[in-house]
Amino acid sequence: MSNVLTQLADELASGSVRVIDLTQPLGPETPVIGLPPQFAPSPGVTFDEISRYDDHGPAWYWNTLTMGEHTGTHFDAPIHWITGRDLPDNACDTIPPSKLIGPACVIDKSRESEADHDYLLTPTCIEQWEAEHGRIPIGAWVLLRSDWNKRVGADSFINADDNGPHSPGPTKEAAELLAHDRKVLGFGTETIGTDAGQAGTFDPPFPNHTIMHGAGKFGLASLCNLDLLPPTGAIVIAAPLKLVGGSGSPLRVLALRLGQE
Ligand code: 23J
Ligand code: MN
Repeated sequence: MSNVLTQLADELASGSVRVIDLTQPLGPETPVIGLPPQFAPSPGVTFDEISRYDDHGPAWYWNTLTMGEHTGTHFDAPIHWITGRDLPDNACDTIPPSKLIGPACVIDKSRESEADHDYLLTPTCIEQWEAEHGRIPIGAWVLLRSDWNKRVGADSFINADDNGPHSPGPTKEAAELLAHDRKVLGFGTETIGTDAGQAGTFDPPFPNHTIMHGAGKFGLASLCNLDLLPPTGAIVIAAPLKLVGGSGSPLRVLALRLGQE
């Protein structure tokens, strides 16, 4: 019998559907977000060896892993932000699994982000993208391509000066359009967080976190390979660890796309 899933299996096997890895490597070199010094910092990745085919475990190798929930390529759950703290099903373990997969809309602002490191995605930009590619469907991941993942080294990725970090992100109005009007699953970026580098100075501070999570929407940060996705037509699989009460989680983000286009 042929159906959409048998056809998917065939096309995955033949390579006519490709799997694109949207995930950065996760290790001690993974940069972590820098917040103003009055706030508690989030620890980066530490591997502590439990055993390595030695006296601690003669036939096995394994590590203890320590890190903040929001490290590297990671998922933001609504409970992460105060605006989402009382919503139903707002944590990593209670989000329904049907929300962990959805179509991708990729908005390419790589040139704009290179020309202006504080580039902000506005409702006008989103509507221009829709005029070309069609309306963002309900339940989509909207992914902002900035090519930020192509920056070499943590300093260039975080891109801080005396005024703090500089990287692109959405305006408050863009987040409102996506969350309330387009009813997206969430918003994803290639930068260290889903808000712009300077968003701590915005009104409200961190408007994307404030609005998206207040509306029960998700975030994906430190994605890569968005340049390998078409503007529409790819499917994103983004399933965080089922951390009990977890506010977010590192994860492997995969996209399915047609190969020949
Ligand atoms: C805490 C405070 C501000 C921000 C963040 C976390 C993140 O970006 C995050 O990883 O969720 S902007
Ligand atoms: Mn986060």
